[in-house]
Amino acid sequence: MRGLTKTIIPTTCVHNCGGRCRLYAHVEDGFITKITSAESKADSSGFPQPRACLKGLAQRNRVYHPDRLKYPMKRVGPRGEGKFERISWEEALDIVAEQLERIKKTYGNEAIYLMYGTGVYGQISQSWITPDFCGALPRFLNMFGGFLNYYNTYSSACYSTAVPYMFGNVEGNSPDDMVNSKLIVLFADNPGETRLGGANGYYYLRKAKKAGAKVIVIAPRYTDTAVSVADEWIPIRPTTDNALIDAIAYVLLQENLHDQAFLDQYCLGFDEEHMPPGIPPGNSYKSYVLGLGEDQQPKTPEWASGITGVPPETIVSLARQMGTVKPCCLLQGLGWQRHAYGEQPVRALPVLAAMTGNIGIAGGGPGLRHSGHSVPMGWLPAGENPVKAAISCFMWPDAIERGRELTAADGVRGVDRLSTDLKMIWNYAGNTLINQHSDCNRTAKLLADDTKCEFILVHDVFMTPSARFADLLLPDVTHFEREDIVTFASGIGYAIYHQKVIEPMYECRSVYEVCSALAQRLGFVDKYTEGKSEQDWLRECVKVAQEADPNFPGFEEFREKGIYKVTPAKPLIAYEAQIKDPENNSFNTPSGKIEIFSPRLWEMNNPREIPAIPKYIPAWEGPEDPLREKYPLQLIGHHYKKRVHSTFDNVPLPDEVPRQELWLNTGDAAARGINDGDLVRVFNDRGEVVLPAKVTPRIMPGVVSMPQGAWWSPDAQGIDRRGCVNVLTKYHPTPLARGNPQHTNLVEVVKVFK
Ligand SMILES: Nc1nc2c(c(=O)[nH]1)N[C@H]1C(S)=C(S)[C@@H](COP(=O)(O)OP(=O)(O)OC[C@H]3O[C@@H](n4cnc5c(=O)[nH]c(N)nc54)[C@H](O)[C@@H]3O)O[C@H]1N2
Ligand SMILES: Nc1nc2c(c(=O)[nH]1)N[C@H]1C(S)=C(S)[C@@H](COP(=O)(O)OP(=O)(O)OC[C@H]3O[C@@H](n4cnc5c(=O)[nH]c(N)nc54)[C@H](O)[C@@H]3O)O[C@H]1N2
Ligand code: SF4
Ligand SMILES: [Mo]
Repeated sequence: MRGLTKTIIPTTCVHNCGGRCRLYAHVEDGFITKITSAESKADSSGFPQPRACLKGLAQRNRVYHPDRLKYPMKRVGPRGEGKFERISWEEALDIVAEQLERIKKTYGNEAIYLMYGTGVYGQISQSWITPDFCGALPRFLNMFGGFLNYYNTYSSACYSTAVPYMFGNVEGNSPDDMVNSKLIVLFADNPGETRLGGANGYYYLRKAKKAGAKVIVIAPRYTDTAVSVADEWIPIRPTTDNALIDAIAYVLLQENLHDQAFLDQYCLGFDEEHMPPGIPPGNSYKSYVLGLGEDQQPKTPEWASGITGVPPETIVSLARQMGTVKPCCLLQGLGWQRHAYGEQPVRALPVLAAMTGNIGIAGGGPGLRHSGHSVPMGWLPAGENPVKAAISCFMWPDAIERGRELTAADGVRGVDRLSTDLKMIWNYAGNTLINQHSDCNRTAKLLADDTKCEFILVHDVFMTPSARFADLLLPDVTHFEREDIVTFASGIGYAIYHQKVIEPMYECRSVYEVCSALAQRLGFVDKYTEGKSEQDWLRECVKVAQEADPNFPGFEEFREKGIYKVTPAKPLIAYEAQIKDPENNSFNTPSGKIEIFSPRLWEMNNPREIPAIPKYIPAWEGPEDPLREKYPLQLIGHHYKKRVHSTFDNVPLPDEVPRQELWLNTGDAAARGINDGDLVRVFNDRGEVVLPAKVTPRIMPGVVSMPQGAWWSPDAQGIDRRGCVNVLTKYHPTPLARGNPQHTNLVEVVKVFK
């Protein structure tokens, strides 16, 4: 009977969109009837509203989706075919325990891999980028003897790897500092779509715009950010930003708009007068830009224009604005580093920030991404992983195919070489097992061979493309069916407690329950649980927060209220101490300076792919690759407001949410006889996808974009029918970071005649 108990329970949304919104679950007799979002009034403290997007408001459709995984299942047909049989939890847990013991005994713990998966945030349930792999699952695996670690993320491999060579670490001004900027230039950054939640950097970008800042967006697409806040959109061919930046530097030098005093004092390797000892002449950044280095090519606007597609006069105007308007905030997104040589532009933009003297000042910044305010919070402690070996998270297929061959030269860390091939994958809340990883057809073939990776466990809420490759499938609860705390939000400090809103549905079990039951079977349950419930662990997490912040409320109050916001302090200014007081503060690099020229990269002795200064390197499958004769269009796959990666792809959303379609320029479409809405084939040597075309001037000629994250859905011929970009992307780790170049691809597009 309805209407007996009615409550409104504060909760949140736990996926990997960079937001962390406030939701309210309206519950009647144990059933969610409605989801609403944050208070509508402005917060008197000036704290932005953590207001949800349409996906968050549609969470009900995810929780009550008829396709929820409802009980454990084991594979019955060949791996990947997708045939499963229902089994009991007892049998499922026996199988996992047995396989764990077998693999440990036969190959050692290094053969067990905890797959990168970002579907869930939370101090208990999250299993990725937590400090030292904290959380319930790493804790369990550590107590079992450990697992093969990974470093890097699919998000920021090139950025996080390359930037520290220059600055010693990675810092940016906080987003609330943008209101102090006069000019904001965003490279490959689209916060209007990738920072959708109310409490986000985008809020401050709009505030800055209101306060009078000029905003310029540089991207191949006229993004939602460009539409909503930009004064100017500069389209650019993907993979070529470094050439644009080189030419801006050229103009700054020619017109004497650069801050020589700043460069002299704080930087290494800008000019020949400030090079480390022992480096032959002609290797400074200035020599490269002026054409006095090895290539003898001055990086003129005309030169850059031929590569980037940006007109020379636009480059000159951009340089003059950057050189004269101060403070100027140069910001980078992550889109331009998910490319073949993604390590280059991430270091090139900070050179412009240094040349214009914008580092260490309010309204400026080092040309990186925002850093932010945060809430220190405890985690479910995981202890130490006895296995020291680590691979780049993008390179797990190599660890399956030829693990024992992999050495430090392949980016292996912690040991000289791997002692075993990878034999077991535990895939929790992740779709990188196939959908989000490059080259689905290649990955599918590799995974289908169960003599290679011998056991795949998937713990998810749906039968995703990755789940189809499981040997054993476990049904997870959604976060509405358990308690946890989340803190991550891009740059804005708050913590959210989400209570259990409804009882676990079907036979679903949380990761803590699963690990506890397995620890029971394997004989270390007391050590694992310490007799504590999930809520007991959360109490301990809150204690850590209270120790770090005297204003943090008591556990009950926090749990009841559901949110704690850091009072907006003054904005963080990256590297302020190093700039204001260089005598007492140096950069954390070997020279103590900003290393525009990195001696450590020089020593790697691979100047073509890993230059010591950031350089334009023509990309394979870039605009200069001869393969363009066969596949003339550059394909990227932007992060899309319709989904969080692949999460929500199967969830019914309001009509306002755009559909999956290929962005194709009007001219390219006309040349191919394609009209808006036509079905098109997008293909290269790696595969083929059929989906509708969005014919639009919002993407530059020669470039197409297939929003990333659609579920890989091959038909009997292997043609994907849903628009999964990773059918077309290449498995080719980047040279330094060994990151994922998933935006670097060439394809052809033709109309489908029915
Ligand atoms: N071509 C291309 N590929 C890319 C990218 C790109 O730009 N282009 N971007 C890359 C980036 S930056 C990232 S971070 C990765 C992200 O890739 P993933 O980390 O795989 O993220 P999602 O696709 O959101 O998948 C998360 C999984 O979690 C599941 N999930 C959601 N909620 C729950 C829950 O409560 N419990 C459990 N057990 N599971 C849940 C979802 O069903 C889904 O299967 O993709 C990368 N792949
Ligand atoms: N709605 C939504 N929000 C998300 C996510 C999501 O899936 N959905 N994913 C989240 C995650 S995990 C991450 S890592 C971030 C990702 O955030 P980003 O990596 O910044 O997102 P992308 O869409 O890959 O790239 C941003 C823009 O870069 C442009 N671009 C691509 N290649 C180039 C290039 O070579 N040069 C230039 N100048 N521009 C280029 C594209 O126009 C694209 O719109 O977003 C987060 N936010
Ligand atoms: S998907 Fe992101 S922006 Fe949308 S409600 Fe969830 S956390 Fe907020
Ligand atoms: Mo990401």
